[in-house]
Amino acid sequence: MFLSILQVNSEDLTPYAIVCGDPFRAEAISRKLDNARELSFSREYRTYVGEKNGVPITVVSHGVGSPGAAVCFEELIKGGVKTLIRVGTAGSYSADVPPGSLVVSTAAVREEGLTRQLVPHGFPAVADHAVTRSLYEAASETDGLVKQGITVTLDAFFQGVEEFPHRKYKQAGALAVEMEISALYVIASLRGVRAGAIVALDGYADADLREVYNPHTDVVSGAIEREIDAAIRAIVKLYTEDN
Ligand code: R1X
Repeated sequence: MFLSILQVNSEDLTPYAIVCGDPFRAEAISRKLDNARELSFSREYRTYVGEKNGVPITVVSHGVGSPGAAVCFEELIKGGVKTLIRVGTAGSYSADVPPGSLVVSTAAVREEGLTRQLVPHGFPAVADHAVTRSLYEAASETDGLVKQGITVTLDAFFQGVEEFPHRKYKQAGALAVEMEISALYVIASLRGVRAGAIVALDGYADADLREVYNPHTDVVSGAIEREIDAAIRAIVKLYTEDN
């Protein structure tokens, strides 16, 4: 089957996939795999396949924001992908998880418009347990702080006249905010596949803690390296458990 938006043949995809926002990060992930090759680069969607320890892995960028990312997730699943791990970045809600920390998202608040068009209001956006466990174990083997907990998915990156809902979600126990995880978890539930996500914190979303947003620091780059390594190792562990 030809997947017309990703511009790849489903026969070239693998059951395990890593997804990330940035096409250049997809390339960076592919460089950590053996025998990696680029299948396509169409719009924000850049697709690679490679392997690690003999485990075939697909890597695809999904761009910024839930609607565009959803197109990527849906086509990957149509193409036979059964396990999806998002590696991304997010803003922290708490000084207890400073920039450079990693958060494994156990569930996501659906503060976006996309999933309202897919499932009823009360439907949860929840990660797969086995994927989450594998990701957390792999991330805990790296240096640096790793937490697991609830993340928030928003549509807006820059604030308008409406208040961002950060304070209430922080008070309710959420750890960080980003823009795609709830779409991934809802679509995975709808289509009967499993998904998980890990994010590197690249600044503070909380207004009291926020400084000038600069995600291009060594601390953040180091955290992104760690989450990529963790996601690859998590897939190898899951593959070993599954086969
Ligand atoms: O998920 C968020 C979005 O893709 C995190 O980083 C991007 C915005 O800079």
